[in-house]
Amino acid sequence: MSTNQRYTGLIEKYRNRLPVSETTRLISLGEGNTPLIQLNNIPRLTGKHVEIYVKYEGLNPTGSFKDRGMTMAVTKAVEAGSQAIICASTGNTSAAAAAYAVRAGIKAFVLIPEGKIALGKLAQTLMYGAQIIQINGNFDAGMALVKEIADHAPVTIVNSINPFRLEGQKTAAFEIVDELGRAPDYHCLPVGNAGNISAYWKGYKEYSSESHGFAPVVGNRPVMCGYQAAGAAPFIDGAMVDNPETVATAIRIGHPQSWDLAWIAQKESGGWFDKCTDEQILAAQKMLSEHEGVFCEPASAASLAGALRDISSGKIPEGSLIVCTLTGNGLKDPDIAIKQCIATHPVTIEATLDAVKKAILDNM
Ligand code: AN7
Repeated sequence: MSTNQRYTGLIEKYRNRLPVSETTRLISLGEGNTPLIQLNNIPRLTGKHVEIYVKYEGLNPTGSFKDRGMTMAVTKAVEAGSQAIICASTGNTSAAAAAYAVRAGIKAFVLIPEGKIALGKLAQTLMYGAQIIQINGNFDAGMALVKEIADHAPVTIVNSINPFRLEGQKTAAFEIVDELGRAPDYHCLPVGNAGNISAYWKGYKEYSSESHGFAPVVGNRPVMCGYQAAGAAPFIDGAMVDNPETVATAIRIGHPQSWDLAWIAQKESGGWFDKCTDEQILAAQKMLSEHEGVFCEPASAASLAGALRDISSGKIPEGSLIVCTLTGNGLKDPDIAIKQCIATHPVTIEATLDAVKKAILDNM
């Protein structure tokens, strides 16, 4: 690739590892190529010798990792002649589906749980002009309906049960290995529907397999650590959850569709699932913002919350290189962020020089 070539998205970048041909029309918004940020301050706070990086997926075009899967799923839907796509969503999938549908010139239908998706995600999906169908039910109910409706209407499902979604999402693992020159020792991520943990594992396995010719010597594959919200933790409970509840609405999911694939990732990698309380999730979200300048949405912070606990207990040993995926941008969910900071809410003063001076000196 010449040095002045524009970055035009992850399908183009990794096209020899993705199911596209020379003639496939790529539906892209320049997704992928997100920053892998090394944390400077939080590792010190743990008192342990660890290297932690965050893969900041909130910098994708619609603000979440879903864009990786959606560029691929919509590209393949269009290639197959589809005129409409459909998904159930806790918010991020709907925003991504809506945007990529516009890009492709096709129609998007999204089923969302009424009142249970973050404000930013609703705003995006409305602006992109998708047909929003709110249901009086949760994500799992919407997912069940989407699976049935595909037999009754000419729509392509773009939830992660569509295998092209995982194909696109596996590229995040490629980027991490390309950048570090190895795989991390531990890869921590939030788990909802469990598509992403499955996709990363697929990516790491493909990249490290001898057939691709460049297995890194150290850090061939990571241990996969999946963290769920305590009120929506079927992988830890060992059974589906019918009424999931969590402040992290993105992962308010009780019947994960990639159940089997995620268990395979756990077993093959020697990893584990664990759960974090809402308080731990929000504390990790705030910690990332105030100590590192990285703002992610609540669900994303489950990865760091879980990692910090497992570092503290020694389950993740000192000397480890850890990557946490921050799946979505903090701007997605302004309500929860502002509520969390109520104790430090802004001071209001008269618009005078003296009052500003006092406000500064009082708060130095
Ligand atoms: C920020 O948008 O399921 O385990 O419908 O938005 O692959 O489901 C979102 C999931 C983590 C969980 N973090 O990923 C949807 C949806 C964020 C998310 C997850 C989601 P999976």
